[in-house]
Amino acid sequence: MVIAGYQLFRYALPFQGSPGQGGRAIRNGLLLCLRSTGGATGWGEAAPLPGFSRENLDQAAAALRAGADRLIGTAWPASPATMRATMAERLPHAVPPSVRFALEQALGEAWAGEHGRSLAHLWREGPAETLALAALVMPDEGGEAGWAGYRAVKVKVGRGTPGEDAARVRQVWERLGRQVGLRLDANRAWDLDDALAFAAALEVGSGVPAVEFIEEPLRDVACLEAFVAGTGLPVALDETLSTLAPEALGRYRKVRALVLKPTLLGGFTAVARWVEAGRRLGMRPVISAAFESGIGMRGLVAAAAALGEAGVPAGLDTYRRLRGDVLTPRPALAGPEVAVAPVLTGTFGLNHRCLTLLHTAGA
Ligand code: OSB
Ligand code: MG
Repeated sequence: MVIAGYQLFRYALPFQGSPGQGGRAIRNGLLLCLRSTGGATGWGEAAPLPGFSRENLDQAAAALRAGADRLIGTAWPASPATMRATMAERLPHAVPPSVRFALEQALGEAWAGEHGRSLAHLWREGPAETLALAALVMPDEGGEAGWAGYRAVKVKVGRGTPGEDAARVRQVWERLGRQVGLRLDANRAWDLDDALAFAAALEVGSGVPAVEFIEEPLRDVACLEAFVAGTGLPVALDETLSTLAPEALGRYRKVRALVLKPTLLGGFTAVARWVEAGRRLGMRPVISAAFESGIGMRGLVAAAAALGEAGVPAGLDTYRRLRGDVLTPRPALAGPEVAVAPVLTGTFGLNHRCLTLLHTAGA
């Protein structure tokens, strides 16, 4: 496969419900469309998330354009293993994580189109055919109906007092019939005393909610061991991973799960490294989204099908929170089970109303 040229777009999509992520009303992101000389196209998304990404949209656009310019005229191998190794070696490392994700996704989709495979097949010989999803309960949502059938539900905590948070978690768990595994996410809101108070409050009442893990309970990650020792609750790392290398994971042996977001960690290659480092330490990988559009979600579905662990629900329910999409029709990403093939190889049109063409280069 030889890359002939590209187009770079910007998109703007309103968030569903109010307030949106971080109080913002609009999700902004970038889309790269690579074309091969053989007529294949490959899309990739770079959507830095304010409050979580270090790069902003303008920085990402400049880096994505420079990265795409360097791809024009380059040749890429057909064998998946060689393609993966060549991408790891030749794609720029000194680019923001969201940009690296976009470059890998666009190249991977072009490779898939050129060779009659899917993006997931680039990353695993036999990718999963269906994915389990975790439902995401945002702070403005309670225990409403609509989460029937989900095996995992993620509830944001750390906004109220530890007692209020525990009551809300308990309410979601009771309304879901106590069958569901709970993923809790404090986004580093607590000091050790708050976190211990939350864990104690969660146990008040009949039956103890089944907590699969609690993500980033603590402002200071150095207190994680004390939290696990004091509560017995399983913990997961998320934000902390952006400050670590996979080789340093051995410092956090008490961690049960890793929340892996390709947009924040730097694409497929980086996530594959985290998965491998976690596997050696018995930590379960949870492939997750950061409010990407349907095109980025396609990359995340491929990542979950290829790099995720069978039976571990992926954190892809963010898509529900976007009103409208760059793709039409919307890919089928709702519900507790998602079929992979229709998302990766289905035919979608572009919704030009939410797109702005920023740049065209090559052929
Ligand atoms: O803290 O896990 C988070 C999305 C964007 C930014 C941060 C987070 C999230 C999610 C993704 O919660 C959904 C999930 O993990 O299930
Ligand atoms: Mg989290």
